[in-house]
Amino acid sequence: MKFFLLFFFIGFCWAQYEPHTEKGRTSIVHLFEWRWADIAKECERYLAPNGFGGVQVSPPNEHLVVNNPSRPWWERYQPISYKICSRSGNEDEFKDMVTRCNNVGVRIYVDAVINHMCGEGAQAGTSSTCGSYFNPQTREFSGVPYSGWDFNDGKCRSGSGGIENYNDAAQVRDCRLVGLLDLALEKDYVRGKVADYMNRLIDIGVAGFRLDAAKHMWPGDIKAILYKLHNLNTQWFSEGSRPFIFQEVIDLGGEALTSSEYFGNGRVTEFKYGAKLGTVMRKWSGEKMAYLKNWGEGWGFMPSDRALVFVDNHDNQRGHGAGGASILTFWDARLYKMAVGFMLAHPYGFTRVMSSYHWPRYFENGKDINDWVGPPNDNGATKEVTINADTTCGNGWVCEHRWRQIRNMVAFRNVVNGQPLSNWWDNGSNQVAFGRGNKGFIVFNNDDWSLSTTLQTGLPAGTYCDVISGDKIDGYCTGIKVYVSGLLTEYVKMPRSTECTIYTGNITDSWLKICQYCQRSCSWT
Ligand code: QV4
Ligand code: CA
Repeated sequence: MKFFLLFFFIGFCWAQYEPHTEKGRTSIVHLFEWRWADIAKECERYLAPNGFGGVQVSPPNEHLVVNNPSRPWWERYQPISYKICSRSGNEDEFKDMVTRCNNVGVRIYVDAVINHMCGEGAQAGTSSTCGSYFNPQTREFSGVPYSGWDFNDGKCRSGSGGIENYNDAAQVRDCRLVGLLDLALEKDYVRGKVADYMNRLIDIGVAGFRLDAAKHMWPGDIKAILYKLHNLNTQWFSEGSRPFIFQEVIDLGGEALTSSEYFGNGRVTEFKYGAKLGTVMRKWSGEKMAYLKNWGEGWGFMPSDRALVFVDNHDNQRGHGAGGASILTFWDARLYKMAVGFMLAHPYGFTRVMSSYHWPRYFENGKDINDWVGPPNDNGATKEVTINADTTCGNGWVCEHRWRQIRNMVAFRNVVNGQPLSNWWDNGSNQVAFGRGNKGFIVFNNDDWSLSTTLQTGLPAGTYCDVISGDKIDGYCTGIKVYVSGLLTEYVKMPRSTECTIYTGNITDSWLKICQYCQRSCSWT
């Protein structure tokens, strides 16, 4: 009996659903298109000190170099080989990044593009980041090597060889996604090459993987590959730790395929999350924040412990992938901060913050014709992420993760980790508030009028810093102070740490006025 219990415990703790972030760190950030050298520095100078758990990095393997258009970001989703040699840097730089980030307790998660190689229409030759010869027409990829036997040409049952019908599960898995040469992942040879690549990354010290285009791979093929993977490197992870897996499956409902088919392999991206939250914050389709009361499974989302959640990703922030026009991005900064703030305050899912670069967005007939534009660069070479005196980023990098409201809500999530959602309040419209046990409380006002009420926070009595309007520095609030009166006596006994362990906050200007009013004449209990 004892043995059985122990086994169960280990199986649960070290499984592929566990991100292996350092204790108390609960979010990761996608540093889209960043160079390895810059990520290494960011781990040390910013992510570790601010409690970020890890980084999702862009695909590190050799990929196609596309010159028409000029060096689009999406060239990295067209693999040429599994050499660690990409637009973000070489293998030495990658290793240095992983080591330095792990040494400060920040994990690295690799975007693994294993469903396909480059597009069928690419020119044969050596136009790739490492110069390996490839010929899409004959299916030769010398750097792996792969040949005609290793692709699904014979298996796909659509007229064109491409995915034509998303209601046909076999087509979605066996045919070409936008012309990308589809790998025969049922072959042991192909599984072996993919697993070798992932194992090389694991041995270097990565903590897990985003599986790109997972919906286009059979869950059983993914499982067979995962079975071949090594345990994580014991220099940084406990013995027997399995790589964290999150699968990119876009399931907005209404297709043959569902996210749940992938739960056995690891977590799955919940794309309904950002699409719905954007609709609510924009007040489209009659949605309002009051309806967020049962946010999560109550909205038809997958179980919280299977979900990887985010407000936007590198695709849907520019009209690729799915989610549609409701998706909020840095372009709508105020609503975006509220949405990310809500995500980080709410207990549902494992959270990923997006960090982007600027591009010359330009709509023609509702489509951004510059949706392809790659990262800031000099003749194709990705530019360094420079840091301005005010801690924002230069050289065209947006760095949403450095925005005060987002950075502080990442810390908030760490502080309230494990606490239940409590003391929900709403005005029936777009003013809502809730707590996380006795650790934190947040108020949102997305109505066009001010908010004035007395709220039960569940917090011990005391003075709190609003970490949306400012920071807590050397024991002082640079933003608004909020006073909580001590009516909840059972909580007063809770130790009040001198650290910034308790936060409260809100985002809109109208609320800030009310809060100042509250400081003079009403109490928060
Ligand atoms: C073009 C034509 C095709 C034609 C093909 C012939 O459009 O009709 O069949 O040529 O060769 C780029 C171009 C695309 C081009 C293709 C092949 O945009 O026009 O096809 O290359 O040359 C990213 C981009 C894609 C890009 C791809 C590869 O979003 O535009 O395609 O990289 O460079 C679905 C999936 C989901 C996917 C999402 C975007 O279910 O898995 O679409 N999301 C992931 C990544 C995403 C990436 C891929 C998958 C592919 O997040 O960034 O696509 O790896 O919802
Ligand atoms: Ca496939």
